[in-house]
Formats: sequence, C-alpha cells, structure tokens
Amino acid sequence: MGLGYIGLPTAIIAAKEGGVDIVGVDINPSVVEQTNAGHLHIIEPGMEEMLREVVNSGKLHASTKPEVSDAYFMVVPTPFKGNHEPDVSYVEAATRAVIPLLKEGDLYVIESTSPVGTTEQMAKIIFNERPELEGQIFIAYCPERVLPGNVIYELVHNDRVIGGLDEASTKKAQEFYGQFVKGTLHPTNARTAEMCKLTENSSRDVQIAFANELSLICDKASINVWDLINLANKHPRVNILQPGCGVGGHCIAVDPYFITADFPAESKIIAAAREINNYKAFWCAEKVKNAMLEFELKHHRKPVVAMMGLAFKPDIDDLRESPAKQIVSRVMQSCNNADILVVEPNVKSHNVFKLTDYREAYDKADIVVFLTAHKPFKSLPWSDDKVILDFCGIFKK
Ligand code: SAJ
Repeated sequence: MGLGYIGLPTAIIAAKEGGVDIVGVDINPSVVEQTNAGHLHIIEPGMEEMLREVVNSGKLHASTKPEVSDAYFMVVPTPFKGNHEPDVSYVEAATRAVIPLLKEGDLYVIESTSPVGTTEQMAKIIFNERPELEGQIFIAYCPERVLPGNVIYELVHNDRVIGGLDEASTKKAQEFYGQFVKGTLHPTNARTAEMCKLTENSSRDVQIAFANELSLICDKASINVWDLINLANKHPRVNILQPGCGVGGHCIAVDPYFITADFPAESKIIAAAREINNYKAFWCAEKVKNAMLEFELKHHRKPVVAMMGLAFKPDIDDLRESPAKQIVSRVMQSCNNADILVVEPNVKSHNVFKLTDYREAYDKADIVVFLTAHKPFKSLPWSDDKVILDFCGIFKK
C-alpha cells in the first residue's frame, strides 16, 4: 500500500530478490500506470531497470485497489499537521482499504514512520471491523532505514528492527523480510520498533544541530568551524557531524516532531535541535541579505549573487523540504530587483527558478553563496575578488 520513495523500491526488491508476487497499490492512477509501463516515477539510481524486469516477468503489477494477498504492507506518508502533530490518516485509510480482504493467517505490517502506539491503534481498527480475526492474523511494525540514492544496496543489506504485537507476529514478519533482506532482522515489540525509527532520525537531527550551533558560535568568534570540527574529531571518542544551511528532506526534519508532540515535557533536546536546525536556514538567509547590503553600500550598485544548490543534500536532485530552496526564496523575496542566479546542477529545469550553469554563475557573481555541497562545486577556485559565503564546507580542507 503506497508506491512512493520506499514502497516502490521495497516492492521491486521483494519481487526481484525474494521472488515474491507483488501487487503494488497506489491511490494515484498515474503512478499505477507508469509502474505498469515499467517507468519509475521516483528518482533512484539503477531502480528503473529492476522495475522493468519484475514487471516484464509478471512478478509485480500495480493497481489503484488492493487485491487479496497473504501479506499487506502499509508504506504511505505520515506527514505532520500545522501544529507539528503527526497525521496518521494515510496509514488509517490504507489499513481500512485492506480490512475487507484480510483472512486467517495473513500478515499486516506498518512500515510508515509512525508515532508510538500506531500499530496498536490500527489493530483496534481492524478488530473492530473484523472481530473474528482477533488472534488469527499477524500484526507487526517494521520501519525502513534506507538512504535515498543508495536504496538498492541498503534495502537488502541494512539490519532491520521488527516489532510484532506478539512473538508469533514478529516471527512471521521476520520470515517475510528474510526472503530479501541479508542484514540481521532484530526482534522486538511494536512500540519499541516505532520509537526506534523516531530515535534514529532524532539522534541524527540532534547531532546535526550540535554542528549547526557550533557554526553560529564560530561565526561570532571568528573561528573556522570546519577546522574546529576536524580537530575536535581527532579525539578518539568525539565524532561531530557537519554544519550546513539547515536540515531538509522528508525524514530527519519531520520525525522528531512525532516524539515532541507526544512527549512535550520530556523531549527538551529533541525540540531544541529542531529549533536550531530550522533557525540555521533563517540565519543563512539573513547573512546573504546583509552581504548584499554591504556590497551595495561599498560599490554603489547591486551585486550579482549566485545561489549554489537547491537540493536538500549533496549530489541528489531531490528538492523536497530543502532549506537551500527556502533560503533562495527568502533572499529573492526580500531583494526584488537584485540579480540572483540560481544553480542546481542535478536538475534540468525548475518551475519557479530559472537555472544557470554553475560555472557561468560563479564567474558572473560578486557574491557566491554555497548552500549544498554538490561535487562539481568543489572544483571551483577560491577567489579573493568575490564575497564567498560557504555554508556547506565547499572550501574546507
Ligand atoms: N545534514 C547535515 N549535516 C550532516 C549530515 C546531514 O546538515 O553532517 C543534512 C543534509 O544536508 C540534509 C539532512 O541533514 O539536509 C538529512 O540528510 P541525511 O543524509 O542525514 O538523511 P536523509 O533524510 O536522506 O535519510 C535519513 C536517514 N536516517 C539516518 O541517517 C538516521 C536514513 O537512513 C533514513 O532511512 C531516512 O532518513 C528516512 O527515510 O527516515
């Protein structure tokens, strides 16, 4: 249920590596049509060839409606609402769609990142509608852990945590994933598995917030933050991550709110990390605006500004929830007539921003702002004639 960034690759790999017969279900008819035509609607290197293979061999077909199966997997989005409260309505809708099809011995698994207690909540909904199935089906939570861009390898090789509502459910889910996962399948209960997913992404968010906080301190203290972190990391028990222009994507910037919403009194560090990482993007935009004003005062003309990178992290073309994109928008809004060149080498065109080649933009610009550490940017030379705002460590040694 759900043929997005995780559901579709999981379906393809279970079909190809595990030999499982898959019905991929999505409410979007265009996704279903494209999948059945062997066209990958998401961006993931190497995945389209695999999709074509499993569609052609008849192992995978897509549909807008679920079909009677032996196992059902909920892999739909769990966004948050305006107040940062998690929204499990897609999980509930997908669950309700399969309830009429469930039969004795079936496996029902939630993969979507979910607040603690969601699996129990969905079990209640299932048994409310189908009381005769209580004790007759297997229910588990098994979060995904793959890194976009490296999905083919990580879906097979990463360890996974599997938490059933009872031991039999955990075992049944382990048997299923064992068909295509080579990593270890660690058994636990559903609540721990749900919290484990939230913990992994919150831990990374907190660690990045520490690096971002250091970058703000270092800016005031006239210390090169990249040198500082590099030196501190020479300590055998210190491993600081890299600061950037904020935290983006659909996971790390979202999942911690699933903890803070349910445990506001306890989750102080987790909440502070979200604030720091959000603030970092705002701070970067202010820095750019100040640099533009200073330039204008000094040179009595508006600067040409190159904004380097729109993707939410290096060397991908995914612009979803990207702090770089937010910064570019903020700067553009505040400086109406300024000459701003937007660069994203991994994307051909964009519906809002007119894109410029990275070398051309760098050559023309008076102020160069590095937002995403894409590899091609690292071949550009440092120039003392330009104002360079390096928020992502392009010129770190
Ligand atoms: N970032 C930094 N500094 C760093 C590392 C990352 O600023 O040192 C920024 C990136 O630029 C990006 C954001 O953090 O804006 C997130 O990037 P990421 O590479 O840390 O993570 P995602 O969102 O691509 O994938 C994460 C992964 N989770 C962890 O590493 C704990 C992945 O394994 C999960 O499967 C995925 O979230 C998910 O779907 O939950």
